Amino acid sequence: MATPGSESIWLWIGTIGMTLGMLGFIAKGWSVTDKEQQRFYVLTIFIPATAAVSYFAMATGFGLTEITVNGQVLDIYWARYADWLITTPLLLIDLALLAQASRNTIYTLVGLDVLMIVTGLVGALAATPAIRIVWWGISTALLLFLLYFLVQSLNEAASRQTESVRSLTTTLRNMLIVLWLAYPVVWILGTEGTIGLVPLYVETAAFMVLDLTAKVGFGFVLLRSHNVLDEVAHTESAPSAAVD
Ligand code: RET
Repeated sequence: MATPGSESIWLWIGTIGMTLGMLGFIAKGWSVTDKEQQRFYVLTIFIPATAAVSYFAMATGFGLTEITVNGQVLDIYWARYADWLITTPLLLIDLALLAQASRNTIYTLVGLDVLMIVTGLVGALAATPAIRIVWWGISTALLLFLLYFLVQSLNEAASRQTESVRSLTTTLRNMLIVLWLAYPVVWILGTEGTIGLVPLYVETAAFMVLDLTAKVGFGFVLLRSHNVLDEVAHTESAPSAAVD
């Protein structure tokens, strides 16, 4: 366990932001009685809740370790990967349920996503620069394949959706693509990439802004459209299991 440096300010802001996001979603979902709508709330509340715990762990130094690469000591916040391992599948499930995608689509997305995060973690902990870059390449290839598969399968599911569901799905899908593509860039330019172009202080701020937008921003856009969530609930003549 190491002690966080000046970047801890961003981790505290992340902790507060995620906690407020979680409380906001709980308050918004409090009076929702429709079972189908509730599942979006359950999924979406656990996303900032998990991140709040991870940010708190990082801010207090629990989620931080030091890795020596070529004699250079890198501060690696491994708790991010624990957060992402849980929350990125939840984000994908949220979107796939909205799009009324098949179960096989959901399993494939989650499988690719878990591999992407785990290979990223191995890269972050590896002790040789070249090996770190190879893991980054593998993780990034998985991300690109995941995004390609996401676009394909959401297009395929579009025929089952009403106009407003399709439009919200497209908005969230585009948000997801743009935000998720920024993660490997921050990683390779930051501490993890060992090039040291972007210092830890800036990297931590960048990940915090990305995490807040990809979790709280995404959840807010999803949950604000109650009428749309209602349409998902009531046009499910073909429940996802039946369209596999
Ligand atoms: C890593 C390692 C380097 C290569 C790639 C990565 C991708 C990370 C992503 C994270 C998304 C996180 C989200 C968090 C919550 O809001 C692991 C940085 C491709 C896509 C959306």
